[in-house]
Amino acid sequence: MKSNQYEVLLERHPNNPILTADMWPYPAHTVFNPGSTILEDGTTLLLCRVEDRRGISHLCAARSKNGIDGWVIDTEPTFAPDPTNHPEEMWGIEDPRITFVPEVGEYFITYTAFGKSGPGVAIASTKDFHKFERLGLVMQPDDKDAALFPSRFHGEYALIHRPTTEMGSHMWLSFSPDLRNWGGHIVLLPARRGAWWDANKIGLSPPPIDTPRGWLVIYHGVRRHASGSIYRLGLALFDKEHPENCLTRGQSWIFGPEERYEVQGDVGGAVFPGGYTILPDGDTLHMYYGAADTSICLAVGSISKMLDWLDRDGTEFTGVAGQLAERIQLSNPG
Ligand code: BMA
Repeated sequence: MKSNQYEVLLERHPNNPILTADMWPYPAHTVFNPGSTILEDGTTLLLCRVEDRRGISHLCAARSKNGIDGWVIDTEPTFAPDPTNHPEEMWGIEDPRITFVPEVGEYFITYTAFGKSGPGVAIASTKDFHKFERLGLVMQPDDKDAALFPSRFHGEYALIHRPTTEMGSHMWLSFSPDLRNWGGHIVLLPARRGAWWDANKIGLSPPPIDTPRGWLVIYHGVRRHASGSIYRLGLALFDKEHPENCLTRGQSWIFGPEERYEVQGDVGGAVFPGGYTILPDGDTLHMYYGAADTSICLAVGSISKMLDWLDRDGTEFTGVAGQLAERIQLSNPG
């Protein structure tokens, strides 16, 4: 299938949007930007961001046997802000990403804790999506779009996140021995500059995807224009053992707002995935995304086709040297 003659790597599901606020068992203004995982019994779980009419978000689980329909939605908030004990959650919790860490046997949820100092990155763990343990704020504001890798590198856990400074919004990688104390911060992928679709502001979308060729990362780029912003998705591949090394970065975006449910809504022009599941064939990807900050949608892709596409469209990096070139570009504007 072609779209304007470009290859389509992520096909929208005909049921889209698959989850909307009017399906919620309690009052909800919008439902969007879900994290996702597959539970032990094969159920797809989406941890959905639910925004109420105050503007405050919490998280609510929806479960489905096939990840497409038949959703069973928790009848009350699954994971709600706790501003009394965690003032950093005063204005809500947003945009979860889920990583199952086999070594610990638990799911770790990285989410945006929105407090009076701004949005920061918090982590909570759960075994069952009923009881949660907070590890607290791990990256202070302004920081968001974070996800953990499922395994350690050279003894340390690794977290991708996106701090914002006056120099722009780039993707960073940080390391920790215990998931609470983080250091070794390094720019993982800088936003491009100038006219590019991913100039000045990028961020991780779902958690990194483990492939035989490395960690495949779907990230969003924000193009600012006179009437707002367009959120689109691109691909990059990172070294399996040294995830700080980018191997290839796609030049073109692969998915952007097109359909009415992506263009119209609270924030028209935003497609914002926070999760994926991989089907039993090991290649088919279900990508779950928020559409226009209003509803939840599904797009279906193939990991091997994405990797093939990167071979054609990507810019090669020679490990650290390639990364350095990008960083030098970052530190020498103009
Ligand atoms: C980003 C995040 C997302 C949101 C997107 C578009 O900065 O805050 O939650 O979906 O903007 O509004």
